[in-house]
Amino acid sequence: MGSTYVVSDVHGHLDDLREVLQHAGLVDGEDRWTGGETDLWVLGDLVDRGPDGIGVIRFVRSLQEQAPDRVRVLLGNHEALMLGYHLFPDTRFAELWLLNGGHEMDQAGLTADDVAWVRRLPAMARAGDRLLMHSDTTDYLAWGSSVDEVNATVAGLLAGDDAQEHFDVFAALTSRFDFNGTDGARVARAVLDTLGGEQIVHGHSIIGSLLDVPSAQVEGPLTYADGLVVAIDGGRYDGGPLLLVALS
Ligand SMILES: [Mn+2]
Repeated sequence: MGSTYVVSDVHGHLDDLREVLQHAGLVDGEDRWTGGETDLWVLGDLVDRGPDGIGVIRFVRSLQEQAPDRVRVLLGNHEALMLGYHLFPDTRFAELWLLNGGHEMDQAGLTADDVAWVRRLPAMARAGDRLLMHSDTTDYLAWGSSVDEVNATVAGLLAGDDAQEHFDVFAALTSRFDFNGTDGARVARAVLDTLGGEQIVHGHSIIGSLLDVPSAQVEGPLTYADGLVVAIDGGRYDGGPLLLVALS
């Protein structure tokens, strides 16, 4: 039985992703998977803001091809945005894509197979007793009352060609901070009671914003909401670290 690592919000920082995975012994210097039985979950937002989003997609998909049962990826709001702009370039997706750090190079490199891959990305997953999701939001519950049901609903919406339905998926995934504040532990408990798991692990809301400190001061994941929630996005795009976090 191997261990489980999570990383999130790479936002185009391919060199950083290579570095943290190499440091953990999960890949070698030739981008070959050396993680054996280790599980790696990438919690979305591979693209936008940073230098090489399409390179991150290529790299992660290559690792998935080498270790399909070990390397898994969740859908982030930026994948939904990239997909929305790709499919519906003449809608409000275009302006939002640019505003949120979209790069023409990423779109240009997107193959038909990549588009099909993004449309099938799960929105959430269970890893042992952890509930993995990109966004720190209860909006997932609108899509179902189990992980499988949520994923089936989102996949069904993204498989379709209704721009509004795609937009609704994107918009829901932009929500945040639902587990922060005085009511956070109760909200997190309700999500876990419905969807299963003992602890939520999420990216999306950078740790610096949850702690109200500059991202450069962030050194590791943040456990909060009475220990029910772990935030792992160190805020790489904001000058923080790309965190690769081992789940014990
Ligand atoms: Mn996000």
